[in-house]
Amino acid sequence: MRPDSTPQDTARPILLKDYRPTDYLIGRVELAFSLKDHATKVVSKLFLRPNPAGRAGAALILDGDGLRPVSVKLDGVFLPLSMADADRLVLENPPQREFVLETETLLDPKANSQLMGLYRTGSSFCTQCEAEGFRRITYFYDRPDVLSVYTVRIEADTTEAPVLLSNGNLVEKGDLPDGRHFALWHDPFPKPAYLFALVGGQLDAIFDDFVTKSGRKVRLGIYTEPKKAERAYYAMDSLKRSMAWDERVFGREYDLDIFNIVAVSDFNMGAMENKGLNVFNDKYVLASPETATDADYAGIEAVIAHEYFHNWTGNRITCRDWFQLCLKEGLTVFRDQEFSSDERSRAVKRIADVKRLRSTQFVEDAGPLAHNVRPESYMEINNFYTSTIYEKGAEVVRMLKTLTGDAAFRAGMDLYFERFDGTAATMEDFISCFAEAAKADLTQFMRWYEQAGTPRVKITTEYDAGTQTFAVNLAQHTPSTPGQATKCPVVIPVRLGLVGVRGDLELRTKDAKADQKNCCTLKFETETTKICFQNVTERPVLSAFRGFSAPVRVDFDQPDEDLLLLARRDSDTFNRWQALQTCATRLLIRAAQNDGPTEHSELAAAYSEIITAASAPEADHAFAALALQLPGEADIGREIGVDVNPDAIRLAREAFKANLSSRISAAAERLYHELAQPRSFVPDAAGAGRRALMGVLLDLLTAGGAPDAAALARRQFEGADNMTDRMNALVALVHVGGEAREMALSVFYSRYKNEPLIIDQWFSLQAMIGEITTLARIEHLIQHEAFSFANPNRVRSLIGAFAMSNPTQFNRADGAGYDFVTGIVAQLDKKNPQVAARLLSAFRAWRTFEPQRQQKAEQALRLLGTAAELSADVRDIVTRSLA
Ligand code: B3K
Ligand code: ZN
Repeated sequence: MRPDSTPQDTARPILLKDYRPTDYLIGRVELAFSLKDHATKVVSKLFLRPNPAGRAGAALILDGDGLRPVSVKLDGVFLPLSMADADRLVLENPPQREFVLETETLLDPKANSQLMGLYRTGSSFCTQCEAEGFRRITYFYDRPDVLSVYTVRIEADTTEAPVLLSNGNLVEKGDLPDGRHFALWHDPFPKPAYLFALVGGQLDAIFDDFVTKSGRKVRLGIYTEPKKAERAYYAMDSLKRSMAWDERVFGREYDLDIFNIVAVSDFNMGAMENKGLNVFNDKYVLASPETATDADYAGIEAVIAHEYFHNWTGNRITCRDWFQLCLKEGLTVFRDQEFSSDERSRAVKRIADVKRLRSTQFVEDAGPLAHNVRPESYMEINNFYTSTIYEKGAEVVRMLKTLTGDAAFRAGMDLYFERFDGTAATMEDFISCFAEAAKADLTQFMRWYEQAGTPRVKITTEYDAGTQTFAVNLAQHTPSTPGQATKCPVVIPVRLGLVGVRGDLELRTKDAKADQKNCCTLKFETETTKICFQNVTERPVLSAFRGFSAPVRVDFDQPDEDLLLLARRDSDTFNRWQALQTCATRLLIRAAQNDGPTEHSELAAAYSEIITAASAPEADHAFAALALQLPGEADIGREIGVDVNPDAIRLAREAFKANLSSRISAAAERLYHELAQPRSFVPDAAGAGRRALMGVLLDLLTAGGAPDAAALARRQFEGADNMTDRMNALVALVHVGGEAREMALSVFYSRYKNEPLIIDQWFSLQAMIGEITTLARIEHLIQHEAFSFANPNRVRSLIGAFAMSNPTQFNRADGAGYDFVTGIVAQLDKKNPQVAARLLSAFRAWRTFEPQRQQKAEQALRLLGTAAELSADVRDIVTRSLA
């Protein structure tokens, strides 16, 4: 989106405050594609009229990006071609009435390595338009607030592209001379250009029907590359469950006669919500027990749901401009998180989501790339599809629900759908619906969208046994972030409970709303506050931020014994998990920084109890798996925050794990064998929980170095009847190292070499080995027959896993990891700037490391910055990272 319609002026930031509507509206679009590998012809007819909200008589300036114009006509009359160049089309003095602008452009999909616009992937042509890819297809107002009704005619060779798809409903299809055929699609719902999609190629498919709550039958299709369609059934099942859930929980019904999904193997991100024609990275569609892990199944379910939910939150109501991206993304992530919570275990899902928020968003928010949930300026919008917009955006919606209550939240959502359907809306529009429904003043709440940085909440408590009162003091402070030195207090919902030796205590307080008799929510909106509890008959332990009620960091010096009481007795599952994490993190920080002990007998006892409890018939294995997982190396580094030495962290963590392993190995092994009893594979939450727990136990056992642990891993590796068990065993064998590692990796490769999605995980495992030889291994793997820089999944699995998930080796003290990654970024940038820029964001925490590493990271970034011809995407990340 270029508010001032000067797309060639890329060196200037785009500002939220500069927004103004377009001078013309495009009510209707007719597109005709004639698909050819190197010469696809695109004829576009735009039905334009002056916008009453725009400037009368202004020139019409349309966006283009690398286009080859062939002809331009105004109301059927040819105009000089000089009015259009590669990057824009300018029509001075357009008619001040309805008029038709017809252009023809010529594209080379086969040469499109950016994977934006129209490109070739496998046996198909496919498109990706969000955010600004439509301008790589034809001249247009390529911004989300121009909504048009599209009719699309696609013509192609019948054998090369038997399947021809676009948005909306199929109107007509037929044969043409010379072995060609066509299809005509019409989408009655006005939409912005970023939701346009076209697919043409050789594809297999599975079909099903869904009957909506008002009785309309929708034809569902999932298309895959040839011979892969039988792996799409889980995706189809997820789709039908998503459709039913959105009707039940949000009252949202699907609106077209057809809903199609196409899975392709070359895709810059996870998936794309184009109206009625979602295009997916096949990683989020294809699954079979033999080829997909439980994490893959859960990922498919979540991404299918996410894209489907966009039909209402994103498509029917879209964004006025890209600054409002969280309007659709934060809200839709919240919706998919709720779906997965309802379909699986809510507590386990919450823990997984918070782990992810902390490991990505908290890190982003603490470094040079920190930005508001609603940014106010950008150089390159593709760099703002971040975890701040997505995950923090979802947390903000969740807080809105916590603060307004379930009923008012639903009423606010209903009002939003009713009032803004068919429009391009803003965050203010969204929030106003909740202010109205809840009769609440949400002015201060808007700060969550306007202030970057993770608020810190300091907690202290006082218990007075004489008066039986317990006081909790809270103080909030948000550290400054680039361009925002001072911050104001935000509205923080703090869910609290008190826990005694036998469990939750009943709460008596006048200072907060009690949700239940043992839990209350405090609305904390000033710099400091205090909440008092009366009639507290024993010294209580505070359970703060239950369910992670706000995306904040908590500074609370709770003694280990209190944490371990929470781990055992808190009714809040999230805080039971959190208490163990806090206790372990604290110990690991001390061990890494001051050579503190790497043993903790009370903590080990708590872990033992988790293992014992997991043998019970009704045990929650997924929770036990999470509880037994130690904080990761990066988690510990993030909590240290300054002068981080990843080698010291790794040493401390490995030592602690080995000690723990030797203490609990007998019980762990017993439980492992109980869980490993043969049973048939079902990719459901219970089965996934059991397999996850087996994986964690195996990992703990091998960490202790017991010789029979390696044998267990080998047995699981060879005997597994599903990919989760096999992959977990491979992970354990990779940790064991030496001959066991190399043998397992080689057997695995031979077995799955024709399965690119599995080979991705094989690449990742090797990229994440925390040993000094890893970089050389990766340099070698780049030459591997299965690796290709043209495929984003391969690049992410090898280089991305190294840069993002190998703290010791990416951050090598000699800087070799940094030099390697910036070298790859420079090379990849020439082909695919979006994927290159994403890789480079691995440097977002570079200032938290100790001085030598900082200096090496800075040197590598500066050298990259001197490269001529960097893309706007990579240039933007380099500049902001060094600012
Ligand atoms: N909306 C797309 C993401 C597009 C990214 C463009 N760089 C997928 C999603 O969030 O659902
Ligand atoms: Zn999305």
